[in-house]
Amino acid sequence: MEAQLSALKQEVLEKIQAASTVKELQDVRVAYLGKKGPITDLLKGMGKLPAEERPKMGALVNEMRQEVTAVLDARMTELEAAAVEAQLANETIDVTLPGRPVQIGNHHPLTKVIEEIEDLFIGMGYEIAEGPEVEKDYYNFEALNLPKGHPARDMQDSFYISEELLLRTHTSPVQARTMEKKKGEPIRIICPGKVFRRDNDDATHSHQFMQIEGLVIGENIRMTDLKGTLDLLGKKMFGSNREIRLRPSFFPFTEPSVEMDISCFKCGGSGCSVCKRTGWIEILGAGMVHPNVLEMAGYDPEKVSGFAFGIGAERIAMLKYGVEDIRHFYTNDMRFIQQFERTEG
Ligand code: FA5
Repeated sequence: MEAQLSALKQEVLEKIQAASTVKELQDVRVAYLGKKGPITDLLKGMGKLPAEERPKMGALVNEMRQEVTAVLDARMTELEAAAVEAQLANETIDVTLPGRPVQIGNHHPLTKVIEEIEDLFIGMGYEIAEGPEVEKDYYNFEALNLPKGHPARDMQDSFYISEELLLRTHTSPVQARTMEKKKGEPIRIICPGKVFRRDNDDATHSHQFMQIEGLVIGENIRMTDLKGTLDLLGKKMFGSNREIRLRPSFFPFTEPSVEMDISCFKCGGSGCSVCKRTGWIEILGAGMVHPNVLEMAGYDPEKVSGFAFGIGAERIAMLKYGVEDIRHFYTNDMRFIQQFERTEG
């Protein structure tokens, strides 16, 4: 039995040495020192020995068990330390490595143009107004001196939702809504927003685009106030080098009416595909608020007057940034957007 014991001890010590992970060593502990292991078997088998040999054998088995346990514990400490070290090495952060570049978002060029125009007008005491994109026929047309059947309704081909509701074709309905709300008070607003028309898409036309409406009502508001305001807008957006012109035009809700053009950024005025060979790109419509419009909204045209304008935001952005096709604003191509410098805010 002593020989058996010594062989067993040898075997366990070899297994302990061979275990290279905590898990393997735990398995060795269970296999040899556990309740069902060979050492326990040995102790159980002692009953068969002669009585005088029992104490000696018992002492030997216990000694062997203590020795094996001590070796195993020492090895376990070693393996555990190695495991912790390996884990730490794995988790180490090398703070000297270069950081990964973070993608910083840009403001969309249209947003930039709209915010720039808002800032300009807020600086002159204008308030920002809003109105619904799904609009009543009344505000989109009738209150703007465009009764049902008026031929000028065809100037803005519309998406109707029902007999009385449509997607607004311009931001001018906000004029009528604001006048109704202000009930005879002076007004100075600008209103940016989406508008929709059944226009065929081309380089300068989209079926959905942004307008920025302006409306000023008060005593003694004159055409020269409108001209001065538009001149300031042109200079602020394009600097003083770009040529600007005002042309007589027609809108049923203004009298007199004008349109403002900017010389084409692509050809400089000689004519090209972007400006349809005219040398000019139209950016806005404007005029003195028609007395009928004032009257319908409860203002007395004998006492007050006003001017209004409707700017095409995409056209401004095209001219300002040299964008040759209006569709670039809507195709969400990151390469397009990333060309515009990030602005704070
Ligand atoms: C109007 O929409 C008038 N409501 C403007 C107005 C307001 C006049 C207040 C008088 C007083 P017009 O249809 O011309 O007008 O459009 C105004 C501007 O929107 C144009 O000068 C142009 O810059 C832009 N625009 C018009 N149609 C399109 C389109 N399909 N795509 C992109 N921009 C357009």
